[in-house]
Amino acid sequence: MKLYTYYRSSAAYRVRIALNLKNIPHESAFVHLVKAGGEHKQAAYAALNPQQLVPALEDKGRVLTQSLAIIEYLDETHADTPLLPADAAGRARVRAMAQLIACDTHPLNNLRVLRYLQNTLAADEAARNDWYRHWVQESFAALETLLQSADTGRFCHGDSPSLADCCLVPQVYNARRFHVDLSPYPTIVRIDAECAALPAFQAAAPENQPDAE
Ligand SMILES: N[C@@H](CCC(=O)N[C@@H](CS)C(=O)NCC(=O)O)C(=O)O
Repeated sequence: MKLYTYYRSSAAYRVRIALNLKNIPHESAFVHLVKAGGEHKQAAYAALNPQQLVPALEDKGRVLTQSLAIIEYLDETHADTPLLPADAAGRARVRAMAQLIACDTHPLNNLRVLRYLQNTLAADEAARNDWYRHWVQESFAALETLLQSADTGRFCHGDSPSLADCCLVPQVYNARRFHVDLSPYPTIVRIDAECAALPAFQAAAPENQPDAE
């Protein structure tokens, strides 16, 4: 398997966590999102992923895209360390938390969105940072409430990491980068700390990637 990744990409970070939790051997190909206008915009990468976004995962001659689809593929093809619960209601809860982050939060704050705000709408840095923090705060408030449930354990769902934690940790990392005040979200902070204690999460962290700057 080959993961196309960039150290600061939170969508790639999700997949790195999943690969590590499941102990799946793989190599990495580094796609710089900034250098030379972004290597993800170049023809070689666009041929792999027409959306020109990371991550992408090559496995057995196929190229998979979309981090959630990739993680579910890994979960279905590698039974050890399941990332989705065995029961339908549990799976729905975990997917809902993952999608709250991956579908309703991250896309609003992606690099191309921030660039559009800057270059097309002439939003200055302060306005872009306000935008960023606004969407994270709105999502984290909802997620913090969802986590006030007997289904929450050491992690987002029960006592083992799931797809939801694979999404949560990179979003918390980004929130810290943009100086979001996390004090209103004590459960999110607690779960992030639980995850940070695990080697699979540590090895996936941006600062521990070979392409980190
Ligand atoms: N929904 C996609 C999002 C992928 C995505 O937006 N990746 C970002 C990095 S986290 C990217 O490649 N951004 C490049 C850009 O915005 O130009 C997924 O989950 O894989």
